Amino acid sequence: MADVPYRLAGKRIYVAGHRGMVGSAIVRRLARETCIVLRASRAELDLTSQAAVQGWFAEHRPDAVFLAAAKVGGILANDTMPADFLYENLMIEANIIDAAHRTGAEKLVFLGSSCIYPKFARQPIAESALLTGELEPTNEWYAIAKIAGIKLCQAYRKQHGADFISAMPTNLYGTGDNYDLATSHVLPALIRKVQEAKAARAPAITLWGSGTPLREFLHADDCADALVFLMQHYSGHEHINVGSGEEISIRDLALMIAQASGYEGSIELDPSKPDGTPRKLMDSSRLRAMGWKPQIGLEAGIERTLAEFMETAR
Ligand code: GFB
Repeated sequence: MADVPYRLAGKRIYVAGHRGMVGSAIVRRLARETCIVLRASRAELDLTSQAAVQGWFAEHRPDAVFLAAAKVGGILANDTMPADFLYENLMIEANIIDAAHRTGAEKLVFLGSSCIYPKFARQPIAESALLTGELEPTNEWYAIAKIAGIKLCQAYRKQHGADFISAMPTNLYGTGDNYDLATSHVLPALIRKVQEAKAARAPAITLWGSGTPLREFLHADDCADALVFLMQHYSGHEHINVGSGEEISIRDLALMIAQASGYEGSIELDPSKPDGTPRKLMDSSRLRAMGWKPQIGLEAGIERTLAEFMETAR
């Protein structure tokens, strides 16, 4: 278990990215702690502006920070907007990490992604696989920004003794996800495609790529719980994987979603779209050994997400 437990009671905790899927899940999770949650709207604070971020931190002086603000998107958004994904993410994380250090934050949890690992990393992917091989080209821009974030946390720890840690979640889904088919990740995209095909009595839905890539999914609420757990219990140089251990092919995911929504059409493929990395299952045994495990299985999570999608679509 933890060698440096960090108590949240009475702390002023800034959630950067509180409107996003993970940030909003962290805010809901922190409601169960006796801490003060700080947030700043986009209009109030431009996280890509160094001066604005330094000014906000100097004024509000959070004790702890969850760095869940990022430019995110699915495989196509990553592939087609490399400059945005690299520039915005570098700016956001560099500004926040440096400002947190300058204003004396006691703890910071930086959120990365499993795409930091080499495209053909040995599976399940252990933390030690970082920087051991070539990245997946569709998301190398985002990956490089996230690797820089890990390295910033390590550098501030090494040079200044800052207790800044990094968590690498697997593919996430859940409440407040992005359902825009051009920019979303696969799970919300398939929920939308299945629901719309069902409503239109369409004979088929179309998957991008071959349907064979394997992905590991974790509900954002489980992720938020793991991040709070890590803030409380982990203090160390190395980043920590946050996964469910459940792996599924994209085709089987589509079948699972179709079954959950009662859609009986067929599944077609669009091979002109990229597959991305063939397999991305993380080894989350370090986190398990600390005493954390997920609560929301994929089937239950899909049921819940489908219900939420139908509620908001009404
Ligand atoms: O979720 P996704 O966009 O991201 O795609 P990655 C996962 C797999 O689902 C890919 C396939 O093989 C896609 O080709 N797929 C099938 C679809 N149909 C669809 C669809 O309608 N929409 C989408 N989006 N995919 C991302 C990275 O990679 O993972 C990010 O680009 C980030 O940087 C994120 O790390 C977690 O898993 O391929």
